[in-house]
Amino acid sequence: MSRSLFDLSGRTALITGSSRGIGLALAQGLAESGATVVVNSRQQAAVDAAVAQLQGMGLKAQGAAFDVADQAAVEAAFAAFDAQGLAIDIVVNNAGIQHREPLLDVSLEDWSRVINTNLTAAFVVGRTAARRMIERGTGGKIINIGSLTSEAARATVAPYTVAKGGIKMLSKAMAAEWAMHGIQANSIGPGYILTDMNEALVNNAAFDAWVKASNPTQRWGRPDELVGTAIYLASGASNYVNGQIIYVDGGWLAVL
Ligand code: GCO
Repeated sequence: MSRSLFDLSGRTALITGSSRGIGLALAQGLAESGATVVVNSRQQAAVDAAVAQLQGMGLKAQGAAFDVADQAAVEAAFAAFDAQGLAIDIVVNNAGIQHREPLLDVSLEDWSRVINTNLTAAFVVGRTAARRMIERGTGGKIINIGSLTSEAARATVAPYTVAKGGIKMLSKAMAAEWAMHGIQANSIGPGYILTDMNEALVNNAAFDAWVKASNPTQRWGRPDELVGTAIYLASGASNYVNGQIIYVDGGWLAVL
């Protein structure tokens, strides 16, 4: 009984930005729970490599290379899913970029690039998927990846902070409008996780020491430690959970 609550067999999940890092870990985790996963990134070669890796584990995976920040590309990707008879039941809006620079110096171009990829793309991809979920009458799950910066700012990452704060409210806005269609939209707020995006921070001795000292768990998190929460939010176990953000941060916010 409790096992079937979390079973994703027969479901198809699109995970954006999933050729590596958190996205790839979530794709693997959802596939291990039974879902067919669609791996996405901008680069075809990176998508192919991740798909091959997942298929090599005996998991059901296929690829779709497109830029989530390009609305026409998103529409074309979903049109191709339609043509294939592929119904996306679960969307994980994970694709994200970082730009670290003092706010006084951030160019409008860098600001927009980060907001477009980290926030606007989640709206566009989420809505494109939701239109189909509503038309099919099947409902669905949308998981938007936030951050500790959905809650607390940190100097030098203002565009990212604003986008991730927006992600938290985007899930609530989606819940407000789509809950009656059986769609649950929630956010996951990862703590400091060991990923390529954070490589410069991990390799900065002072930052590494600060992460460990400020977290009651006293260490960085691993991408696979986000999987359980993603499975929960993607499965029937969370069918009356909507518009929430779950922080998976080792307790960092608990002691802030
Ligand atoms: C940063 C990092 C972020 C953090 C994240 C924690 O520069 O602050 O790149 O990705 O890891 O905000 O949730």
